[in-house]
Amino acid sequence: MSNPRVSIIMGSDSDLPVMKPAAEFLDSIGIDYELTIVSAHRTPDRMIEFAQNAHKRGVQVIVAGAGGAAHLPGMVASITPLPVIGVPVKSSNSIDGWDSILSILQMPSGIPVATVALNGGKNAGILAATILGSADEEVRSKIVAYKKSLTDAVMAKVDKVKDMGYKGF
Ligand code: RP5
Repeated sequence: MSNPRVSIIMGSDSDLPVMKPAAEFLDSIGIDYELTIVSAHRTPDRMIEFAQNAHKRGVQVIVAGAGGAAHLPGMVASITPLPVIGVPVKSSNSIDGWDSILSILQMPSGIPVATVALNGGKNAGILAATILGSADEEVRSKIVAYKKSLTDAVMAKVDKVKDMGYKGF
């Protein structure tokens, strides 16, 4: 997309299945984004170039996913003036995902990374949109509609279980 407002980056193509739902959510509410691979340890120069320039290209929020020793979100956050949402990925080299969670969550004071759940790509997309919506009425109305759809879906099940009972549900 030519004018992405959200940049979704990940350390490896192997992170894509986890990060794809972030893109799908942004697609669903019509927010322009870009999605690419930026590896902190395999492409460090690319990471620095990306973090120094994303805001100059009009990007407003960065979603960064990584697994294992997941330094990408924190390193990008240390350079960019944009908010960074970190997605811990349970990757093939991960110890049950805890290494990724703690690497992204436990940022030292001064450089925050907004960390979502393990493999929480969709929530990262929702949070990115919600951040944009804080200053964009059109996006905010889509977040409101999305939340209403969640409520409606639960209420439909409330009615269904009431009508059918647990045996017929
Ligand atoms: C991290 O190492 C990536 O973010 C990925 O989650 C993990 C494994 O990468 P690959 O070996 O699959 O490329 O840097």
